[in-house]
Amino acid sequence: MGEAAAVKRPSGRGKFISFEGGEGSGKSTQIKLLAQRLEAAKLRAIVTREPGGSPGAEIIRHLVLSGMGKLLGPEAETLLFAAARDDHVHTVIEPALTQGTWVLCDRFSDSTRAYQGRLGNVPAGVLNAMQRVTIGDLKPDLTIILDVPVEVGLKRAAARRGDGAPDRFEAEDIRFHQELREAFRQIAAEDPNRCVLIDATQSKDAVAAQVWTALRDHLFAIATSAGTA
Ligand code: Z5A
Repeated sequence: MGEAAAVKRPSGRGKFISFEGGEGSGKSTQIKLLAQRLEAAKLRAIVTREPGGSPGAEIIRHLVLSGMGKLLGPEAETLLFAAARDDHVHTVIEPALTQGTWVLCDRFSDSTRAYQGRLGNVPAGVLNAMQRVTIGDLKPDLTIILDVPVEVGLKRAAARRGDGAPDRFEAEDIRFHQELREAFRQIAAEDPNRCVLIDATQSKDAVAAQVWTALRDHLFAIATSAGTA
């Protein structure tokens, strides 16, 4: 049976899948591979990212990754991420989900918990208040957390960057990235119904196969035939 025939068409609202992890963990790579697989299965999906994903949010992305937000301090920088998310959710994510389109998002609110919460020490009460305003009850149906040792991720990111300068977060020290990895592992452990932690040191194809298995196991609308996972 072909893959397209093996996937049941979703009815109603689209599924929301976020990808999280440290630098160079392979999120963008895996999102592209998953988008291709969903397209082959005749499922309508969009690929988007945070910060960014909408014209307004992309302007804020530029500001934040330039390091401007850091100058304002952790709470104000968190407000910038929140403003970007508000625009992205209301102009891109919600309309797509409502139309039955699946949304594959490179980072979402777990990144705020990890970077601004755990690393930036922004209190949970502040994060919760911003979350209520920006996303309300919206949360991913599935979150894939790609886990790699920090040295591996930073090496991959540096190789991809070439001669370019590291951005605001890439420039942080090794302890920052180690704690970040722990933060994502903790998020995965605390919410096993939504999150799947995948060893992303494997080959791209091996990771992609595990992402597909996670979809099959967590999103009831998908039933793959034996051998496709
Ligand atoms: N941020 C925040 O602080 N708060 C928030 O609320 C949000 C975000 C939403 C956005 O950066 C920054 O914003 C982010 C957190 C912060 N920190 N940083 N930096 P970004 O979007 O520019 O970058 P990123 O999200 O960290 O992604 P990345 O560095 O681009 O990496 P990636 O997408 O995870 O990896 P990749 O591009 O798919 O792969 C990297 C390289 O490795 C590439 O050459 C691949 O070919 C290679 N690769 C990928 N997979 C493999 C495997 N399996 N084996 C070997 N090589 C591989």
